[in-house]
Amino acid sequence: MYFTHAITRLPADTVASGLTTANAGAPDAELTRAQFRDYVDILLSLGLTVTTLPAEPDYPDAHFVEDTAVLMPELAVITNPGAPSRRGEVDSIAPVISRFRHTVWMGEGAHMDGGDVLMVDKRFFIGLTSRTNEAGIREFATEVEKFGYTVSAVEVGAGLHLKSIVNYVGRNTLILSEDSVDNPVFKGFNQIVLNPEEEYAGNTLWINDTLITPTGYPDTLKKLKTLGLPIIETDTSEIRKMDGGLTCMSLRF
Ligand code: CIR
Repeated sequence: MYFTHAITRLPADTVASGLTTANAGAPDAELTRAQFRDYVDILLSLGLTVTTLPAEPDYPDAHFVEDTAVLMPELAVITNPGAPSRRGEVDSIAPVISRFRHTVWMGEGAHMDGGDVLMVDKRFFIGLTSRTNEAGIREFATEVEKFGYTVSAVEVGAGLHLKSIVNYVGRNTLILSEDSVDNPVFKGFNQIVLNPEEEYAGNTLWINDTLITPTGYPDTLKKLKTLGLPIIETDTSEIRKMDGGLTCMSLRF
């Protein structure tokens, strides 16, 4: 998968009113935007064309654009986010996505956050979480199986989303939490197992064979280096306060 584009959204001044379980204090809006801008600069440095949407103060989680859609070459599925406070986010982003892809929408009662959707070639692994339900996975599967994709549901015990604990980092390798190691759904992949104290760094982003990983997780960095890919570290300390990470701040396609 080679990415040429990304869609992002500027964090709003209201960022601290979003949803969080982190218990790490309120983020500063200016610092959040500074970390966001560094992130966009990294995407640009990797050759992506980045469309940045204006902040949406009424939706303090709206810069976590990953949750609103899942894009693949053939189509985009506009999700119906699991958290009621986030459902309206899709209205302003869907028209932008439709400039690039044919879009389909999820129906009432079917819920999904893009943070639960891990795509590896023609395979989708989808977390069953407080945000993504079985109806959501079923609807998604109906749309994508037409194009030859397979869909596997993954029970997620801890963490907000599947991609809070499992990500693809190239070279047929997953980075994942200790709890996920024995999950038969991930058989056939090489595995980098996260030190439990560094689980947050499991949200490492693989773009065009470069890895973007949060600053401050030395054990994970050491393990990622064994892959031999270029690695860019970036500070996401303010983003983390709202349960956000690197994958959630963009839609890549
Ligand atoms: C939320 O709870 O929905 C946001 N505060 C964080 C969403 C993070 N999204 C992601 O990891 N894909």
